[in-house]
Amino acid sequence: MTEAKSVRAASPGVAPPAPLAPVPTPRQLAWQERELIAFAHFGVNTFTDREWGDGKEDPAVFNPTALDARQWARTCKDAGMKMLILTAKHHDGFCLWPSRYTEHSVKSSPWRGGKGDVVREAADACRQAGIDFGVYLSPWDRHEPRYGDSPKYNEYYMNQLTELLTNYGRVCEVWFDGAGSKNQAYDFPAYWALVRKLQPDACMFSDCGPDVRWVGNEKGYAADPNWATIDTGRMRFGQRNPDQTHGVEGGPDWAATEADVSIRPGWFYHAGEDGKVKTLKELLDIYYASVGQNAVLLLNVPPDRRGLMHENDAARLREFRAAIDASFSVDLARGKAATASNVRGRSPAFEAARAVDGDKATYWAADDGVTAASLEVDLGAGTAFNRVIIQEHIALGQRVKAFVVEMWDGQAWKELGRGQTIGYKRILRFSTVTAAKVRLRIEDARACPTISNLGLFLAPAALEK
Ligand code: FUL
Repeated sequence: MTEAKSVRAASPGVAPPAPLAPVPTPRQLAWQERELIAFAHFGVNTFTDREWGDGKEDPAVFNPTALDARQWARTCKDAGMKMLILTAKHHDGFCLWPSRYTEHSVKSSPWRGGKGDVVREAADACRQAGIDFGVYLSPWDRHEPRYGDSPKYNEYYMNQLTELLTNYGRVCEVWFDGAGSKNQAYDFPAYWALVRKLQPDACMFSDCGPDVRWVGNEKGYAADPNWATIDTGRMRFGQRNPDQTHGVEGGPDWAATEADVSIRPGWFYHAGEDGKVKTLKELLDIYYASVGQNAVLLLNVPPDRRGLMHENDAARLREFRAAIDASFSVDLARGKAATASNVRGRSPAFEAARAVDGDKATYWAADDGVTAASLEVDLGAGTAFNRVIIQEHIALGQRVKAFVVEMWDGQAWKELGRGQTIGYKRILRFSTVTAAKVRLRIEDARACPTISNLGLFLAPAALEK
């Protein structure tokens, strides 16, 4: 029996808060907990030095000299990324796997004598490295003659989806890019049903869900508030949707944000950008603005013409990982004395200590109807810190609408930071302070708060801001 279960069993009669619908599905929860995932844009554009191919590329240009997908998977795994999503087909229509439904693929290229399959190598490498695998299959296809003949193209697209979702093992995300698409009525209900049937663990991404949504920019920045809930009925694929960035408080559908950005200026590899890999500071700013604001960060690391992730990118990823580890390996609040202004049914199962016990399954909860409450941690002695992590127990729905983090300066409570939403994870960063008591004050919530984690950290001085 886990500790969480035994604590609950010891408190008969105090029920957990009712879920505040909508709540995430298990697949959405698993997706959110990955936090950091990798994108690999690779294809004919890598060899033509373009960002968008026009579909007229000669497959012969695709000829990586030393492709090693194990190097991609290792590079991503070492950076703490939990999945890699490969552009199996970008807008140019060139397929990185030998599709039966077109000749415009690796089988018409000189690479591996026309017998190669990048999707296979990438999927196998991810499995070996112990990370998940996802596919990007561009709906917009500038090569395929059936594009624009809606029923015929839908059939073509679904045949390709079927190949990708049946021949390569478990697929954990399918990425539907909204760019460019015109003159073609996509049959999304049919696409989605097919993905659900073939890969029940896969989360589907698009501008507007159904499982996860675009953050509304390609900078990797989420915003505050960031509700994981939207109203899919009022969003359109391939268009700017006003709700994308902030979500909708009380919206009927759960679809948290995925923040996509490239480690370089372009999505595809260009030798001319070898010196333009984002700096550590830029990557950390992105991390705090995405993972730190209730989004999953999808960071693109494009393989080069050799078929390898470039040394400069790999080196920067190592620095990035080391910086995150150095900042977050020691939680100074863990196991410290915690009290709350209200504890659900006065039950030990929901007491303040549940937010500092390091167990993501347990949480501090208030009584029904209590939408303003505070949680105080007594560190026992003056302690230096410069980061706060707060997490809601989102399995029961996203609740907090306004919060403040404060420290006791010996005389009064002093504000360290504030925000609107928390969600799965919220990180606040500020210059180093020293205090013996810290308090999270929830000013407003949609229902009684459920806080699974309140953590305090001291990032090294060099990374402070
Ligand atoms: C966009 C595409 O047009 C870009 O080429 C890239 O794939 C990016 C992730 O999505 O919509």
